[in-house]
Amino acid sequence: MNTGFSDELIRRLRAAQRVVVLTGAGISAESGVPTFRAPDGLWSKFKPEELANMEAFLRNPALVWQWYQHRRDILETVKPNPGHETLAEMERHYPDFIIYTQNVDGLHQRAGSRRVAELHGNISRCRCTTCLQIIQEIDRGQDGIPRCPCGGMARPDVVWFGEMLPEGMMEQGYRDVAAADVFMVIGTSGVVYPAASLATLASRSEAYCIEINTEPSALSDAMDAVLIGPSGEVLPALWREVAPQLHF
Ligand code: BV8
Ligand code: ZN
Repeated sequence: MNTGFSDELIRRLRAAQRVVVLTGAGISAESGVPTFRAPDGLWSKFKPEELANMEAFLRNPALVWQWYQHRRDILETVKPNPGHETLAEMERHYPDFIIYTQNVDGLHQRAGSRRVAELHGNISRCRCTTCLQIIQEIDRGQDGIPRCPCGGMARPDVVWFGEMLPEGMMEQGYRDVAAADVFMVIGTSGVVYPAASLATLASRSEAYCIEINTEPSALSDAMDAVLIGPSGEVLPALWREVAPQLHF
């Protein structure tokens, strides 16, 4: 039964050897992780410039930590959804499959995905602003600001606005996109750079580009196929149609 996926889309996904995926906050929405730019999203109460940057942190570390601790607390209560799980299944099927995620929630790894490039870091990790080491256990100082054993202030190990992405990760992303048969962009508004440039590069490469989003994004016009719907439903339905032999 054709669930609205074009024959070309199915054919491309069946024939693909190399698949590159870019994900954003939308793929974690059905797990209960709030997105950024939705009306009730994370930014609705605060503005990025107020929180997700070094100046805000140095100006008011306790407020920034309060916001991150709130998000870390949410992550204790959520789990991967069928969208994350389908991508983990797809990785096991394709010879070459990698996810570049803007998300800092670690849900792809918890769903079983092994090749995950965290473009914007991971909120469950902390690093010291003085000696830069990664801190596993953070003790909450009396001022609400976790400290490193060296005494330095700890910060979440995420990439803030104005900060560079992990060394070499975008270069590797551009190489992967240039060699991809299929590129999928899932659950991102496509407004944050340089992450979104993986999609704009893909649209100019040989890759067949597929977007999954609950509404059109800044990237939609450049895509070959735009599937409107929640990724937790669209991805499993799509995968069942592409690889029925895997779904007995
Ligand atoms: C850098 C980590 C430079 C922290 C984040 C002007 C123009 C262009 C660019 C810039 C500019 N001014 C500044 C810049 C650069 C800036 C930028 O892009 N700003 C934007 C906002 C204009 N970028 C940077 O600063 C980057 N660094 O450029 O450094 C530099 C150069 C040299 C030397 C030094 C420095 C760093 C950017 C990283 C910032 N960190 N997060 C944290 O998480 O706290 S960004 C943050 O936004 C998250 O990572 C998030 O993932 C990301 C993108 O948002 P989305 O994931 O797309 O989430 P959003 O809510 O927007 O959208 C959700 C989508 O899902 C929607 O489309 C929705 O429809 C859809 N959806 C919802 N539910 C579902 C769904 N889809 C499917 N299923 C569902 N169920
Ligand atoms: Zn330290």
